[in-house]
Formats: sequence, structure tokens, C-alpha cells
Amino acid sequence: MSEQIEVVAAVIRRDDQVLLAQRPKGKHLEGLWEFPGGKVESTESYEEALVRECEEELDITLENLELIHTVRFEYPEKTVLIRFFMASSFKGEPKGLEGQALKWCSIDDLQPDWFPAANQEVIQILQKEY
Ligand code: DGT
Repeated sequence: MSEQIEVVAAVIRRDDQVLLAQRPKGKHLEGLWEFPGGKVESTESYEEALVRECEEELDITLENLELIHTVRFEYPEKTVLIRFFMASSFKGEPKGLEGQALKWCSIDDLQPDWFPAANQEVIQILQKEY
């Protein structure tokens, strides 16, 4: 069995829109859109990891994190356990500090095929419940 990687991802909300980031070339799932986030380090909580990742990748500080969904997903090369948090406020203005494209999209307009397979459930939940 491949090792399980702990990942956190943020559904960053402003009015009825959420922030999406495009996965860079050369990385796993290149070109797909995702909820910003990344791997949790052994010394930090999930919330700390997510705040750190969004400071590093987007230059914003998340506030008011609420766990909305957890999913375990097996890709051929690795297994990820992703915890999705709703971030209903943040400080700063998002920038793609790692060169990644960003876009705001209303929840109703999210298209499942823009995202990795592991995100399908959370998109359904957002479209039903938020
Ligand atoms: P690496 O290997 O450290 O260069 O990093 P990445 O970019 O491959 O991985 P990272 O730190 O973004 O970890 C997230 C993993 O979870 C990656 O394999 C993609 C997968 N994933 C699936 N859906 C999502 C999502 O909505 N957000 C994020 N951040 N990752 C997702």
C-alpha cells in the first residue's frame, strides 16, 4: 500500500464566489483547478497548515476556518486524505505567488471536470448546501 498523504484545502469565499488556483505545469494533476492548500507538516495542526500554505501561495491570511468535508482518494501514484475547510474571511488580496493562475468563480458555476477526481464530492456539497 502506498503511503497516505495528509492534505488540507481551503474553500475561500467572498460573497457567492470561491477562489480557485490552477495546478502548475510539471506537477501532479497539471492544469486542473483546485482549492488552494497543500501537505500538512508533522509539527502543525490542519488549520495551521492551511494558514501557512495560503500565506506562501496566495499572500493572504485565512480566518474563520470550518471543516466541511474529508475525503480519502487513491491516485495510481499516491493516496491523499484531504480535509476541506471553508474560509469565510481572510486578510489581504490574493496573488499567485508561485506563478499559478487564480480565478474567482460562483459556486453555481463550478464545473466538476475542472477539478481533480478527489474534489467531486466537495463540489456537490458546496452546490447543495452553500
Ligand atoms: P509537491 O509534491 O510537494 O511539489 O506538491 P504537490 O503540488 O504535488 O502537492 P500539494 O502539496 O499541492 O499536495 C496536494 C496533493 O493533493 C496533490 O497531489 C494534489 C491533491 N489534491 C487533490 N485535490 C486537491 C485540492 O483541491 N487542493 C489541493 N491543494 N490538493 C489537491
